[in-house]
Amino acid sequence: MTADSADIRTAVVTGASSGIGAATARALASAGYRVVLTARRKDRIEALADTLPHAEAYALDVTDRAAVDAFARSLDRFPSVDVLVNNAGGALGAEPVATGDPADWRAMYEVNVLGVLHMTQALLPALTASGDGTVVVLSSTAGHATYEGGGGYVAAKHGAHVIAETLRLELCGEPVRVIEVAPGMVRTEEFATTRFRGDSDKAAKVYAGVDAPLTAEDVADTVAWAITRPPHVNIDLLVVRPRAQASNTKVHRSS
Ligand code: 8X3
Repeated sequence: MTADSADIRTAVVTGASSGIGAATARALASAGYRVVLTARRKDRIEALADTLPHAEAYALDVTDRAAVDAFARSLDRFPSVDVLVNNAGGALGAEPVATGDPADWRAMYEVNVLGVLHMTQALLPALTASGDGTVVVLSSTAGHATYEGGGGYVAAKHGAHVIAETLRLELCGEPVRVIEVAPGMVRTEEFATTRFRGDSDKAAKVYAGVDAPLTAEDVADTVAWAITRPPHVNIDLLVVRPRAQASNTKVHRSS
């Protein structure tokens, strides 16, 4: 940390190695934050951090509580920790409930729910001490309505949504905002490919014929906007979808 960066506010972004997390790290750096990028893939976050002012990379698996606690202790070197963006998450599989793999459900619960819990619990003391802390939960429209084949992802994202709602109630009166951003269809390099276990044809069908799915930058823009409102303004829930998607089950596709 250099002397001229001593009074810069610090934002932690999980899952910052690609997609919405990487775009959010870039957006917050542009907004003047020191960004601590975390993800399991150290090479990717280091490469991105090298392109951003005051940014740092820290390899972290949010499902590993001991590692999360060690990470939280490492933040003591900063004057304050002001923002936590819980972005790490994802979908595995699109099977119906009847045939979904319990191992996939467990893995999705671990990262989408317990990952948010670990990070929030570990950083909350510092966020509160900052006097103006912000917790962001990147949930999903899958956390608000279900769809066939949504399976364990829908269940897990409902869990993430409930963390945000409950935490906001419990922190009322504390100097910490709790913001939930729930994106709909976002075309990123990895979301659908991961969900379909590397099957790029199935992944491409998710977006087939859709005029302009959201980009990671579109979502990052909304996250940065919500964070940069004045401290007394809490954007409880921001649902953002492409114009071509009216609901999880109504998407306009050209032939
Ligand atoms: C992603 C939205 O519709 O694929 O979080 O569940 S959806």
